[in-house]
Amino acid sequence: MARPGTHSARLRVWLLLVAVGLTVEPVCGVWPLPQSIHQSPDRYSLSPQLFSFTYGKDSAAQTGCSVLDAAFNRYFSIIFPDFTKGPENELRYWSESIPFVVSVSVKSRGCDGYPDEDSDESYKLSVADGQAVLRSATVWGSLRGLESFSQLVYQDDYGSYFLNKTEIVDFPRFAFRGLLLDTSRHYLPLHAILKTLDAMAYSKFNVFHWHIVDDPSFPYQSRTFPDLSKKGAFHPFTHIYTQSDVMRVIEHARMRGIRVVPEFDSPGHTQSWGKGQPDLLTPCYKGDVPSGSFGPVDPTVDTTYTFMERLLKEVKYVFPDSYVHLGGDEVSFSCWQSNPNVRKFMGKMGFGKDFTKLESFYMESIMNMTAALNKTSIVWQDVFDYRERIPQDTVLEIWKGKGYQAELSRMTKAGHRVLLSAPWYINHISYGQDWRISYAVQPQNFSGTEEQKKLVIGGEVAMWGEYVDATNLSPRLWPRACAAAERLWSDEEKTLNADLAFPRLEEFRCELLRRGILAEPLYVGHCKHEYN
Ligand code: CP6
Repeated sequence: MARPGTHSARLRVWLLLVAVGLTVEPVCGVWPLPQSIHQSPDRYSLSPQLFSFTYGKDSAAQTGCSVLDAAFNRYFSIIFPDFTKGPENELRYWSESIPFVVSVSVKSRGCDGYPDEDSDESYKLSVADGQAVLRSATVWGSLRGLESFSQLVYQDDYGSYFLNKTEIVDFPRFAFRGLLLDTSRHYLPLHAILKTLDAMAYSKFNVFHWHIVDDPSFPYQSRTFPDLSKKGAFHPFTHIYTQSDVMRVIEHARMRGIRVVPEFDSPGHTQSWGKGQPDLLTPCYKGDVPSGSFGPVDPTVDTTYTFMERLLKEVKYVFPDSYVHLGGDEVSFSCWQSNPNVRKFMGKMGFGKDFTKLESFYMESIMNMTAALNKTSIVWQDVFDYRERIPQDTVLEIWKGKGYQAELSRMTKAGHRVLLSAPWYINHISYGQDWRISYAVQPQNFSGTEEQKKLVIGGEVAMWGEYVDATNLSPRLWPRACAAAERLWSDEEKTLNADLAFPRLEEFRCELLRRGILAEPLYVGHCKHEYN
């Protein structure tokens, strides 16, 4: 039942299981590991001519459900790539095989909406008696189930398709399983983003955190402030995301049950904003005269707040997700300190010489703006570190590696929901199998009550873009990001041992290659379908 090319890996995991005296189940190749999976050696043969996805009779969604109609087509091509590629392949399949139907049923329709923080992604999949039945509460659960189903199908050495009798009951451990792409340090062409969304769905990530602008460039083409990208992008026409590009990303993500959370990081990391929005940034001073350079957003003038309010209002209408990331990280205080007007404002506000109070003042006003727009803010941990009193429903994201467990304790003690990204900065590379380090992360291993642990809503893999563009994005991401994907989806107890996960990850990496995702090797070996 092994996919060709992974025999030795499967054999190794069998031996390991036998050695530790566990009950031996056929090895399942689903990544991330389902909460519960039982397989038997009984298998069914599949042939593309006689294979179909259908809606169950009792399903609330039926033909015409955009999300599932499209998913049925996608997964057919994924399962039978050679059949999809051309009619000359059709002859390869015998007509002696029997029909196989995957019946998909959802409780509630909701095919035209967007996934959100409360989306139920659970599903039950039963492959028995020569058919498959997939049940879920929502279409988002069906998508996760279809993905698992597609990973159960394998080919023998002659190219025939098979699937074993299987029972899966599955749901995510964490609701927020994100991946950050940075499109400011390098512009990522649309196809690279869309392809990343495809691969995210394969490993059940469900949030695309789009760090869309930063110091080096402002590629987001704003309707309200077109000068921001006209003057702040690397190139005003070729290196921008138009409104239609953004809509395509959001729709591609929706079809895969992925939320798109944009980040408009301020008051730091805004050098590119200043080019198209004069008077937004603080002029730095050298002695008594402006030096000609600029610092963070100027928090002392009203025009800053009217600008931010209009920008955030646009963001609310362009990005349907209820979350927006407001940044708030790494603000350098030296420019503020050099500016006599800022110093005067500090005095007037009673901030003394404490510039963290000034940053807090600014962040508080834009968090309030966001709340007034009925959106939930995510901010980087710096905002919490400077001030413990921030709106209770603000989500805090940890990015500093040092002492992140203690930070988890403090933030959840203050009652905030938290996202963990610090241990998953996979833009950092090193020699060897660094996925094991990501895999070993336990987001709820910190001192705190059960209530506190529940406030960890998930985590994010971050691919910061200083050294990454479309040439190396995919192999740097995959399969390394998959380690965090499993940590965020699967049961903790069942995924403690990286040596047990290794052969399954190797197999999944080969599957990524087969699906056209450039994924780097984990170690010595080969795949049946390699890059060429
Ligand atoms: N850009 C922005 C970055 C980083 C942050 N914010 C960053 C800092 C340190 C490391 C990785 C990334 N490049 N806007 C911090 C959240 Cl190690």
